[in-house]
Amino acid sequence: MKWSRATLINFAKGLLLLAAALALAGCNRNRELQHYKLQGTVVSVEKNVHEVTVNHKAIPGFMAAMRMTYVVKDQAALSKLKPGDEIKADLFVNRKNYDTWLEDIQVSQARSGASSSTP
Ligand SMILES: [Cu+2]
Repeated sequence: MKWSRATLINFAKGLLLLAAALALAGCNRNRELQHYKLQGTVVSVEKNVHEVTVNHKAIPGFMAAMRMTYVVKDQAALSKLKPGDEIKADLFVNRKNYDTWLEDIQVSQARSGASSSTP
């Protein structure tokens, strides 16, 4: 089978379009980073390993409510947290290596004092 000149040119054009599409996909790094809103209660803070364990509410489209440990890269933010704190945070997930971490942690309701022991 002998390919006509027109066929070869169309084939080459197709390859160029494909290469351009792949280049665009490679440039868009944000697609690897998923962002969710997390809400939950601090269970424990592991400062030495930069982690916090949270009883978090369901995260629509990502996971059910559960107890889970997350990395907090901001050490200053981490050291402010105490068990019992109600927090809201940004949860980031790198879809390439499944790295997850919390950012911009807001304490919406600090742990109630020992005086109010009634549930
Ligand atoms: Cu979880």
